[in-house]
Amino acid sequence: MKLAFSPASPFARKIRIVAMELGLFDKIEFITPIKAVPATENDDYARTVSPLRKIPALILNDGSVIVDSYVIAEYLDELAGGKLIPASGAKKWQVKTDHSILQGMLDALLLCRYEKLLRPEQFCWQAWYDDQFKRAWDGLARYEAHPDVLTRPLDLVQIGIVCVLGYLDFRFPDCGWRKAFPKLDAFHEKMMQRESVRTTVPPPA
Ligand SMILES: N[C@@H](CCC(=O)N[C@@H](CS)C(=O)NCC(=O)O)C(=O)O
Repeated sequence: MKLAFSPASPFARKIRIVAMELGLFDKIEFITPIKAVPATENDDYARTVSPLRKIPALILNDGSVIVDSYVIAEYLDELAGGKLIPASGAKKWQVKTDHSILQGMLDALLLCRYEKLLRPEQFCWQAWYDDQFKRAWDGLARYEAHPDVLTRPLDLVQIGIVCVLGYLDFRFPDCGWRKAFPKLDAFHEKMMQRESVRTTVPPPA
């Protein structure tokens, strides 16, 4: 199978970490078919992979495509026998809910990034930017206040948190998350001891 990805994408990083943790990394060919940025034409990718023109996307050996990092993570987890997402019950719904919150936090940070990178300066809307950033920030506060999430055996939520923190380091290096959230800082240090986390840190821009 092939993963359409970019080393800068936090959603694709999540899949690379998941694949390594599940022992599936060597079964995947990593390809960078497009520059995934809004207002960039990617007609071929839209036609053959996903009309949303987003990465990551997993292209299976039979040519079928799985999109959205959560769905890809769930697929890989199922292949590996269910190690990162609980199979049923309250724990499953809590992991899925936390993951959706983390996904929304990344979406909000991506919107902030695109606002500054792509929108002509005279059209930038600072209040909107600040509101999006606050959603991610308030999400971090949620996990700082629930350290049980940070100390349990590895699951998809912890991988999602690492990807948010890594994206902040990558695109918002002066935001001060380490000072504001010391428990997340300690968690991040601990997670960086894992090869999967260390080797997928986005390269310097
Ligand atoms: N919900 C999607 C979000 C993926 C996403 O937004 N990826 C970004 C790159 S980090 C992208 O492809 N952006 C291109 C665009 O929005 O046009 C997922 O979890 O896979």
